[in-house]
Amino acid sequence: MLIQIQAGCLRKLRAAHHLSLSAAMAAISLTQYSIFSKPSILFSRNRVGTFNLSLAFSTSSAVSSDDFHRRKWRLPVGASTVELGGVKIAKEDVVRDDPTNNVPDAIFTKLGMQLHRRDQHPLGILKNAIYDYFDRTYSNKFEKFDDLCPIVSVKANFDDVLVPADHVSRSYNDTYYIDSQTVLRCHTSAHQAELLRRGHTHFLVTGDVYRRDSIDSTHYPVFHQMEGVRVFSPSDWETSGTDATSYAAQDLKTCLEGLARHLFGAVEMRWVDTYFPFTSPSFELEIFFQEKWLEVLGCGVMEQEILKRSGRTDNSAWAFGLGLERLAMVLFDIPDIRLFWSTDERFTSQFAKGQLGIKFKPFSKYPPCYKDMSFWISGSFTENNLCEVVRGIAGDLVEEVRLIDNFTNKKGMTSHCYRIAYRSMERSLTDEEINDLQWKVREEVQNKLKVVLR
Ligand code: FA5
Ligand code: MG
Repeated sequence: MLIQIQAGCLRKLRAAHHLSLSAAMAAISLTQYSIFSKPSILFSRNRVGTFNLSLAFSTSSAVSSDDFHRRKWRLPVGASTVELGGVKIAKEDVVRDDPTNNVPDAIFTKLGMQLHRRDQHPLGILKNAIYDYFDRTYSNKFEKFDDLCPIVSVKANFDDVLVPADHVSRSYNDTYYIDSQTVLRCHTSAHQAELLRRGHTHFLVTGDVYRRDSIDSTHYPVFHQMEGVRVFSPSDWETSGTDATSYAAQDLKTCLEGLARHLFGAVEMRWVDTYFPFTSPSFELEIFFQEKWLEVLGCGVMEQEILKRSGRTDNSAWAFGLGLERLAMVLFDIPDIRLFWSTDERFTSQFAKGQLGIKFKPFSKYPPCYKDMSFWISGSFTENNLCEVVRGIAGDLVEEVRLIDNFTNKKGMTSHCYRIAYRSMERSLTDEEINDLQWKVREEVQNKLKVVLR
């Protein structure tokens, strides 16, 4: 049952019960079986035990299995309202001039877009192809969720997956906070614990995730992840002659290597040991793309504590989180992550439902324009804040923000020089337009970031 609740109603509920937005939405969601997730995480990596793996595989054809859309829940209603899980959310509920809120307008406009639920979009085509692999390999055992609300509690996003209180990913520098207890999920792992508590043992969760991050061709503040979780019982590993953790780790790698074969046929890839608070051991998979190793997913054997808290003390499990844009870039040869948001027909018309083998043909490579900006930083300066300011002014016209020089003088003052690359994916930019953008960026950087321009 889809419940329509006006934004005013949501605000009254919050005011009456002194609830955070996530708590108010959770209260509403109880009646509609909606689950709320949590924010994003960037983790330090430990590159031990790296090995190379070259695969030559055959690709199977994709069959769309998008009949899982149990409810329609997120339709953009207008510039100032989005509908999330049948709840209309006003812009002022998400973007507020308040120290506990750091969500900019540009992020609000992305809520409810649901690129991953569009069968003709590269992300939708990829999601369906992954569903197809899981349905065939595991006889339809994996349940699929692709419409869970991206507004989640801090508890769901961080606490439930054991992210330490002082972990960098919790900071306002890395995560979009709506209020002190509510965030835009930064990873689909935000839904792991809730789904386990509800008794699910084999599931895939696809959704939009949000992060304050750097700017380049493979990073965007809104992107899409697919989470996978598989729970094992003692009978699964006891007959194998190995312990529960080794069994789960081996099964996880077999599963993901099979997925890579299904999607790519042949691709150069490697496993990298890493760290996540919620898995041990933990791995990342990298694929060689555009002359570099590109990280496409994180995964590992679920921490026993998460299983224990969901009443599954005797079980073991694996979990993974795929970056859908990164995989789609490799699959369709898409050179820049901004293209996923393009509505230019020259982009959108190149993709079709169920077609995996398509290679994107760039319609034209427009020239980039580089502008350098040097300033003395203050203690509070961060690159993510700079990127947010640049994105706020230039939107998708900014291709990259890169530190090209960094020094500290004898007085202890530190100078940074950033090179900003402006390039439209769709047209040539005029000198006048770029100069105007750069001027506005300089002004805003000076006003908002407390730096002294040089
Ligand atoms: C995570 O988000 C973990 N939750 C993944 C996970 C799930 C690990 C379950 C273990 C068990 P990470 O921050 O590395 O991990 O992000 C996962 C993937 O998202 C990355 O490998 C990458 O493909 C993609 N990704 C991360 N940041 C961005 C970004 N700014 N733009 C586009 N894709 C990104
Ligand atoms: Mg990572």
